[in-house]
Amino acid sequence: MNLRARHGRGSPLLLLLLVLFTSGTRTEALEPISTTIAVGMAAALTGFLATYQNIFYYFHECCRPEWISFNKTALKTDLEQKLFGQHVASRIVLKAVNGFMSNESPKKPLVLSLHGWTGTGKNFVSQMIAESIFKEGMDSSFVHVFTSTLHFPHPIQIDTYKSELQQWIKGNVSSCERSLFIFDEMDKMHPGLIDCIKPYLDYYDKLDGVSYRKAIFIFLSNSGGESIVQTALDFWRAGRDRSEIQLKDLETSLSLSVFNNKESGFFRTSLIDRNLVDFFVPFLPLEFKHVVQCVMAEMKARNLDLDQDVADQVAKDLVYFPKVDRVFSAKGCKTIDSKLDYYTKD
Ligand SMILES: Nc1ncnc2c1ncn2[C@@H]1O[C@H](COP(=O)(O)OP(=O)(O)OP(=O)(O)O)[C@@H](O)[C@H]1O
Ligand SMILES: *[C@@H]1O[C@H](CO)[C@@H](O)[C@H](O)[C@H]1NC(C)=O
Ligand SMILES: CC(=O)N[C@H]1CO[C@H](CO)[C@@H](O)[C@@H]1O
Ligand SMILES: [Mg+2]
Repeated sequence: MNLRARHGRGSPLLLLLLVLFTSGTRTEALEPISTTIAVGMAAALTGFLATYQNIFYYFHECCRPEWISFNKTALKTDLEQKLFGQHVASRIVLKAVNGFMSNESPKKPLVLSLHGWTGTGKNFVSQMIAESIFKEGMDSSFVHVFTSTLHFPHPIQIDTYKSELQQWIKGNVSSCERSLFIFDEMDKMHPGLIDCIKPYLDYYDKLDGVSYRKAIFIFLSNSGGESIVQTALDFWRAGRDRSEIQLKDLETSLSLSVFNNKESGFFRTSLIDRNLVDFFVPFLPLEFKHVVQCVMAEMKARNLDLDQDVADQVAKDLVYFPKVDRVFSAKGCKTIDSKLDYYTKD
């Protein structure tokens, strides 16, 4: 049921204004007592209009704290309880978003770049961030997702895309400075397009009268994924615990591999050069035990009885790499949905 969609605007409001207007024009002809009554009525109406407006705000999403306010507890518990095997990413994301959202006057928008192997939780985490800030989560009209292959598929139309994208971002931020932009498949995005959003990420007070300092930009990509896997594998081979992996173990290899990768349009640009990205967030490849956790979470979400054996079976059926050691799930926690169907239907 959608309350907001059914909520009619305007008409009662217009009627009230009309009444107010006509009573106002007649005032001079009336006696003092009537005038007092008219003034009283006007006051009552103003009060009513304020209430009406509040009711409207209550049902209709708008750029106000009722609809947009950061809930740190929500993000923290989501990251702790729903995200598996990503201790590095989890820590950075909480710190970054909390720091930014508690700053009344940030100097630049928050720019996060999420990197890692497929199916490790990048979209999942951006969804958590959206839900912790916007009451409507990903459905909010202030959350904008751009997928390179979907929105900007043809390199030939790059110039159209450029001006379109710039207009969108400008229009969206003008109507709400707390806008969230998620760019998916950033590694497949045309470098020219990335260049055209660069100004919005920078330290400007205002551009054409619009301030972008309270917006959030999240870039998702697989670039750097291989080097993250390599680091995780080195730890595993050295018999060290996964939880010992720290950001500094991944940082250099990450930015180098991303920067040097000629394939990825993303970083041939000067996003890194100019330090426009505030945080690089590495996502580790997932192991068997994390996949089992994902399956159990999916069972819970579907209200199925939790069955460890089935979860193990589903996880065992996935492909792991490298071929010899079979340490990491090739598709992370993706495709578990359909696999679970197969095991739970007789
Ligand atoms: N680390 C994780 N913890 C819990 N669930 C996860 C994790 N990673 C992935 N999942 C589950 O798998 C689904 C797919 O993951 P997601 O879309 O976030 O992957 P991704 O990192 O964006 O991959 P890709 O690079 O292919 O886009 C999620 O909706 C979530 O249910
Ligand atoms: C923040 O999130 C927590 C956990 O989801 C919830 O219990 C709490 O009510 C929320 N706080 C506000 C102010 O919405
Ligand atoms: C006013 C404005 O430009 N709005 C745009 C915001 O972004 C979406 C895409 O998510 C566009 O479709 C809107 O036109
Ligand atoms: Mg994704």
